[in-house]
Amino acid sequence: MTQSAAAEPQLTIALSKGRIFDETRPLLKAVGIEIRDEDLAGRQLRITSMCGQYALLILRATDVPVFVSQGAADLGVVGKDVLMEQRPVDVYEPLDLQIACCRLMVAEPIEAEPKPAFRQVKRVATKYLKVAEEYFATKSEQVELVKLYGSMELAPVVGLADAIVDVVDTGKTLAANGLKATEHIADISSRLVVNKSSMKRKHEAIHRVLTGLEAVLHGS
Ligand code: PRT
Ligand code: MG
Repeated sequence: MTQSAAAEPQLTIALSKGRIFDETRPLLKAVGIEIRDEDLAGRQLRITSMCGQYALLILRATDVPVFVSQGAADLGVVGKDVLMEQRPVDVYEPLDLQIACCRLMVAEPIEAEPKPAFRQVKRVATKYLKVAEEYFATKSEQVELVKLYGSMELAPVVGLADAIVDVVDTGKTLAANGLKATEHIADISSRLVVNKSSMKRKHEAIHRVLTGLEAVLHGS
């Protein structure tokens, strides 16, 4: 078959570069979805698997639910932290891939400075506004939330906040910035998400990937 006559990929899978990609790649390989190193080294953000049946989209982690929910991708892999914050509609979350594991925590300075007199309410910096709002509301604790997009650990160091809500893995970043985890909000791992309409329209192809991944995860 000539290149131009090759069939279009059957399924589109949204992934994010970095730790999720690194840990998802061997799982995909185990179910026959292989990616060439040369394709990864390039700048192309849409890659076709070796077998030609899958298109892989390389996105920012927080954009994966948008692509899947809108049907621009049939499947995606995304952290539970992102799903808890975004609560995307039109997606199923059928599989816990048990990768990129971490904990969503509240962290505070190891040696807390006294709060400035003008600041009555605890100020918490986070990119997880909805999750933090719900968590502190459940505890009936009044806080002021400051939205940041990264480097949350810096906020208490420079007096921008009294605490942060962020994901923690080894805890080394917290320690390096004079912080300690004080409250556990949730255990986090990455999930396979599926567009609801794709699940109906492309059931057979999606079911094949799902059952394959389940078998790999359960070692059967
Ligand atoms: O980094 P970028 O801004 O591009 O996007 P992102 O942070 O959303 O993506 P990425 O790839 O960093 O994270 C993707 C997903 O990996 C997250 O949504 C989590 O579900 C998961 N994950 C697992 C983590 C971590 N472990 C983790 N340690 N995500 C981020 N971190 C960061 C954390 O924010 C902190 O700054 O690593 C630092 C802490 O690490 P330790 O080991 O020092 O505790
Ligand atoms: Mg990151």
